Amino acid sequence: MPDIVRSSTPPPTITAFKSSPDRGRGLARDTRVRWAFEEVGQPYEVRLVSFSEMKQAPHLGLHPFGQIPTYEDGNLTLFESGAIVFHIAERHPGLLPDDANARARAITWMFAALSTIEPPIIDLQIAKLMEHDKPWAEQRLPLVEDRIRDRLGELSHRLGAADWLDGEFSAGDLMMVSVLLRLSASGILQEYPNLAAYIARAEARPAYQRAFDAQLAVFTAASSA
Ligand code: GTB
Repeated sequence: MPDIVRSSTPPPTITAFKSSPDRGRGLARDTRVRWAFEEVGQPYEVRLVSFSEMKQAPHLGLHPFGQIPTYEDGNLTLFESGAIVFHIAERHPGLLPDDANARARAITWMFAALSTIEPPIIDLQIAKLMEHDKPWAEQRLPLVEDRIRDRLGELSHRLGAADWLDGEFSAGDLMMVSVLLRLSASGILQEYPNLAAYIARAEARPAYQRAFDAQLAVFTAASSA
């Protein structure tokens, strides 16, 4: 019997906040990458970086904008959570369908999450966190919220009574739910019961739970140190 040859290739390494401002609520963008790894059953390592480390070499050599997450695997370095999740989904089965057209549609939902749904959600967070003391803040906030409602109404209509956006759970759902979760504290999601149920369904996935617990453990360890 030949010996079993085990690969000595180290797993990919991602970066995450050493001290996440969301206090372990899973809203920073490393969570979606952790979730992708968990869905496809691949190990990964995490290097924690402080805010000041993110703005210095060598991190700037990995990420031109000095942010997290990054991804390193051998001589490949990536940044942008969408690109990283797509890379993981392309290389391992579990997040993209085999059928070429279904795969293209799942990728379309990833783009929709990042370029159509996420921008107004980020606008809301900027309005609440960074613009609340501006003289025009009170007038702007409802406009920003209504732009989100427009998109959520359309998304809710498309999802209807389905479990996932296009057949089986895919990287498109992973990204869409990751983006929608940033609205959790706003109360807006409750206006769309099928979207709230969609998010709850995704959060109940064991892979999501593992990813959430892993990022929470960073916060818990830091606050008990
Ligand atoms: N488009 C990039 C991607 O998708 O990867 C955006 C990356 C990004 O915004 N990274 C943030 C970052 O590094 C962390 S996730 N910020 C530090 C900086 O820019 O200096 C964004 C985030 C941060 C905090 C919360 N929170 O506290 O709730 C939620 C989301």
